[in-house]
Amino acid sequence: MKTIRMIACLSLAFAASSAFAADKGCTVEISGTDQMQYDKKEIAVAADCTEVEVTLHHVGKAPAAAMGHNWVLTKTADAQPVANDGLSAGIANDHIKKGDTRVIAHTKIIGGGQTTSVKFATSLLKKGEAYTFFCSFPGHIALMKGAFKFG
Ligand SMILES: [Cu+2]
Repeated sequence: MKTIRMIACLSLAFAASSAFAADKGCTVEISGTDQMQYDKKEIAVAADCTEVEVTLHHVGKAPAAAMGHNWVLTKTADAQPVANDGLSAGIANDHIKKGDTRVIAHTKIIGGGQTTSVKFATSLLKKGEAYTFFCSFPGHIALMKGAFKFG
């Protein structure tokens, strides 16, 4: 009897936590194309998300070396400087300078038909701060960037 009650309790807790993740925008899906575009200009994450999972789909056909995309999150003021420093970092380092502490989260660079994702804790974010997400593949930040809102 005790065991049954415990199992019921556990499955309830599990159901509640999955619903929470779906309801609060704690998972984000975004796509990049061969036209050097994301399908989103803004991402909003609710204040009560403790963790965010961003999944990036490259829906084009071009290889990573020609039209690679990633998803990088920084404070808005850091976005362009981080992209500039990433130019010489090379694709093997996902065009992000090694040990760049301004980068809050990033995926690897992928090519057409590939998918990648990154998970990060929202304890790294401050409510009211202006954040920007962008692609650090050389030149892409010109078109591939958007506002990231938390709270
Ligand atoms: Cu890109």
